[in-house]
Amino acid sequence: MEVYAHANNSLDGLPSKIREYVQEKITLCQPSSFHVCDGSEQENQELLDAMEQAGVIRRLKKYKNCYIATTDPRDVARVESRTIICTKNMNDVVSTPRSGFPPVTDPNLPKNLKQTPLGNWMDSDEMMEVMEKRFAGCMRGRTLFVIPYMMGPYSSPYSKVAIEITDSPYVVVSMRIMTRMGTQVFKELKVPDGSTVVKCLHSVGVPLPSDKPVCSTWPSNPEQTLITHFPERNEIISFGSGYGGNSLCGKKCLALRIGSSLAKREGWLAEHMLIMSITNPEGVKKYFVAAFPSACGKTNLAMLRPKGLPGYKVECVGDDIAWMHFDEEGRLRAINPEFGFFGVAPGTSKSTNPIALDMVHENTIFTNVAETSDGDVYWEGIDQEIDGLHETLIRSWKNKRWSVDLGEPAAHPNSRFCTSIKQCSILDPEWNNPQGVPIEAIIFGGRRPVGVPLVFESFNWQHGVFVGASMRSESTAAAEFKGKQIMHDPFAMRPFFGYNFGQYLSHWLSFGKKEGLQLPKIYHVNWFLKDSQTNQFLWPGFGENIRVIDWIFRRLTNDSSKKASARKTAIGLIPDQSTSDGIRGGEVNPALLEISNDFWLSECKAIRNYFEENVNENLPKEITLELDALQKRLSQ
Ligand code: OXD
Ligand code: MN
Repeated sequence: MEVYAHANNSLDGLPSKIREYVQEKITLCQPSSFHVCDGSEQENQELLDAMEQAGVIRRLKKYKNCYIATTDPRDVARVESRTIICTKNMNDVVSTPRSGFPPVTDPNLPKNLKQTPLGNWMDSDEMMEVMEKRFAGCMRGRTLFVIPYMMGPYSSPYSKVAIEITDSPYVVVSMRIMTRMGTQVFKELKVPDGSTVVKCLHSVGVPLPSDKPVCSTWPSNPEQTLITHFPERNEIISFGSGYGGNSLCGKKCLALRIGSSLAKREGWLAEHMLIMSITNPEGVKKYFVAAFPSACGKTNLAMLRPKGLPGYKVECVGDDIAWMHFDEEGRLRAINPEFGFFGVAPGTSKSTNPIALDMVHENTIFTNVAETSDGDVYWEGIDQEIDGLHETLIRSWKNKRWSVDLGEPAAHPNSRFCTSIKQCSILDPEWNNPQGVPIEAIIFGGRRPVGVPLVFESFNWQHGVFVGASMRSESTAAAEFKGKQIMHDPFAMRPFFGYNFGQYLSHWLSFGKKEGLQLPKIYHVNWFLKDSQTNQFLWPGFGENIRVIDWIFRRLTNDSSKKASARKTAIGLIPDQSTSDGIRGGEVNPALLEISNDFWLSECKAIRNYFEENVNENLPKEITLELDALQKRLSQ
């Protein structure tokens, strides 16, 4: 669908500054029509119907109101190399790497771009010029949609109102799932002219008629793709990609990149973290947040069904992003800025995440999953009997008939489901609380097949910040990287920092120096240790992760008769399996809690190199002190 038949072509009712902005972009992008989204069910259905008629999405016969979209195979993941933060001053975003910046070799990228493993920077005026050129006339033959939306609960002092302009109806229907969307969000404005609204401009970058071959069901412009952020103007400008994090600007672009920079300025934290509650068998409830790199099981943990320890209950507040602030009593409180889940489909099954599997059978948009001839979805690890499907044909995400013998996956490894949070059957009753929920533990984690124990507790806040800063994990399919390699991913935020990582660390450390804060304890977990001989996972994971959560829970109690004991090691405090209050509920292979000094000394070396190379003079001295202290403890 290119032109929307019901476009309202009126900007009446928009706050004055928003009207001016939209008018300016209409003049620049030259769409055939424009439409301000009201967020209604009728509008949503009209868009879905129009896209279905145009073959952009297919309705899944077996489920209620579910659709599949398949993308151009060149537009399947976040493109980190083309994601850029633009400011006046380079050091506000990146530090100069010790070995200098690599030359920009891609002819489609601006030459003055500075690329680093902790983010990319360009001068904001220069980038504005580049983007103006890309956007001139880019919506010809299409409808320009204005999406008013809000990140965070209504009536919350911590929520932010935003708009996204886009020429993609897929983005409109997806944003309606992922955010609180519609003109009603303007009622939440504290400054009525709209001058504080975060502005996002997005285009798939394919004006019509096109002189290049176009994928009509998924127009995109991979050569010209750029995802740019202007924290000093609270603006996001994204060109060329229609895929999730590149085009649904509320998620990574606003909630994390612009969000973290707003958070620094305003004294709070915007983090790549799930939010969950845990109620123990005695009925005591605690809230935790947890940061894992993309596709490491955050959604599964946020919806954990406890197994192996009776009496525990887990409920979900969010699976990807936490906005956190300290309240007047000094407690850390978190809101989930999102309103939906954009979860990785492969690996989601009745055994790994029954809650997610149930919730996606209504009102869900799937992207790049496979479809069965009887109108069902299919992906690797769905645990559906292939035998049971012998009568059924599978159509892969590439729209080809699929069988195992083809030797390629039926669903793209980064295929997704997009579903409203309200469909989650284990939503925590406080999920929509404008004040957020009180956080007692912060958990970091990564995918580490070797060396990193199942769980450890940091000694204090400063050490915990160091643990977050030192996170490393095996790469996954959520971004454009190929192959499995251990990558540094501090705070699971490497692709999402909106400002200089060194300053981000100072911001985190600053809370440790403030009087009167009840700082949460900080943990590190690793579900992914493997036996070096058999290559089998040493920990069952999934539902049994409750056994680790239980240890953390018991570490947090003030009642000394119930507090779990811990053993001090060089890297932190670990469960003491020589007592009865270590990890409970079944066997724990001793290899899961082994600390190898050689491994950790080599880890120290890698971390030191990484910091020296990439954070350089912006590294806070506290982090160097922690690294030196760790190395000393390991060498004793
Ligand atoms: C995501 C990601 O999509 O982290 O959540 O890549
Ligand atoms: Mn994520």
